[in-house]
Amino acid sequence: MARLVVVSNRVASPKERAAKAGGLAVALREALGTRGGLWFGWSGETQPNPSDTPKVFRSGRVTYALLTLDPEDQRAHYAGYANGTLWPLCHYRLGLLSFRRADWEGYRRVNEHFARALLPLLQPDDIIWVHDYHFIPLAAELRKRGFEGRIGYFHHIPWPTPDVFLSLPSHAALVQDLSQYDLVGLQTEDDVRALLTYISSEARGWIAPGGVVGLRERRFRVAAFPIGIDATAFVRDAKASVGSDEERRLHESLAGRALAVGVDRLDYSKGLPGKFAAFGELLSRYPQHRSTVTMMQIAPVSRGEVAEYRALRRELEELAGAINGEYAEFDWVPLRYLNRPFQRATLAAIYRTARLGLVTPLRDGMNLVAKEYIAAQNPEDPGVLVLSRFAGAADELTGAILVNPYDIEGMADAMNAALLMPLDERRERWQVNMAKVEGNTIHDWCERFIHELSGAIDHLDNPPKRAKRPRRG
Ligand code: ADQ
Repeated sequence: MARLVVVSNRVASPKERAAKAGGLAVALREALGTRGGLWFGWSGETQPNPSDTPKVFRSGRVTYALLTLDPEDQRAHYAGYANGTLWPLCHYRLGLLSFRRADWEGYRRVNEHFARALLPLLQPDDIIWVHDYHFIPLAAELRKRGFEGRIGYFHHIPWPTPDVFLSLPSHAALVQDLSQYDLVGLQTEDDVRALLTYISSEARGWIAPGGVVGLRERRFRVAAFPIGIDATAFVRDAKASVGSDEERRLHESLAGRALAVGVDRLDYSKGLPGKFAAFGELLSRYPQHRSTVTMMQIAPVSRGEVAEYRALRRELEELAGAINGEYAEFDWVPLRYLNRPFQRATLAAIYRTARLGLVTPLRDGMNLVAKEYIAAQNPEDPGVLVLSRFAGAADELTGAILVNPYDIEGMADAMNAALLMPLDERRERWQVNMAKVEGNTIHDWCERFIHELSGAIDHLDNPPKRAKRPRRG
């Protein structure tokens, strides 16, 4: 079995316990452990003129290699191009997009640095799996340095439609970079369609059945790999939470009221101001829910160094204060707003208690919270998921009440319908969703990507090994 090499910006420490690490980190660690492998990423440290030699250590069958970055390059790469340019672009927020050539150059320098440092650690048969928009140029940098083996890329966030993507001054270079991978994985069929349309209409590439793409001299494949969760672990944690101290405290604090829960990183893509406004609208237009439902929004602070995120935090504090000021009673606070992370077991207890799961991003690659909420429900008395149609998860979770997150009144109506939904319908909808969550777990996703990447090179026939003119398909 070929060795697996995973590249991602953040590398989960081998000491981080499964209860704390995300499902993706646990699944990647398992995949690396089974085959033996290397996990390569940023050390979290910066230093001027950093070395090309990463810090290397082993834990079980996994080798970790962590690279230190130059502080200015790290800023240009992470806060600059990745999160100041690509993140808003891919989430359709052109008003928030900033493009600076210095950031683009810093982004590329970090990718070159990664390639220089990774190359000496590679063996020709390795399967390299690169994660996310921080590293789109990495394959190109490795190819320039002579690596011919299999490289795959998974894009965790949406891929924008061509008209949006064209707003990026570096659009052509970025897709040229993508073509250096053998397999490009996106979350949904819509994302695949968006990228393939750009390639055929703008980049003058050709598309063959199965998502095989020809762009200049390169052949690669683009396909949808919707990410899943560790469903078994969530079901187990949620069941185990019943009767726990935390669950008891939560129930006591609700005093018989229904709970509506939201769990999102504090990010402008997650549609939090609209969700707060819709809850306020629910209390305003459906007064029967006053004092009978409590909303809890868990939103750990994220990318606090970026100005837009700090502004969002202030906006939410103001909105939460306004809703509570207007509707609170001496014995009821309508909106509980928490900015801290929780252990998976605590989240599972909160999800299971909640009659409503509110997942209303303006755009989201997939949204794992939607799947976690479903997995944590009591099958006999499940809650209802209110889900944005613009989350990738909406493709699979067709048992949810789908909403348009720009329509505040429509979201309030959906919350009302969910609160009033009879048990039979709740069960039916939950079963549809749970079948999807269990049928495509994070482990299935990992295996499928690795399997398809392992075989990718055989039928792509890329030069320089066997240069040959493509047949049009
Ligand atoms: P994110 O934007 O981070 O992921 P999401 O898919 O919802 O969004 O995953 C968030 C994860 O963080 C969930 O597993 C959730 O449980 C956890 N989490 C959130 N708040 C927490 C808290 N307070 N305490 C502990 N854990 C918390 C990106 C893309 C998504 C895509 C994923 C995976 O933006 O669209 O689904 O990657 O590909």
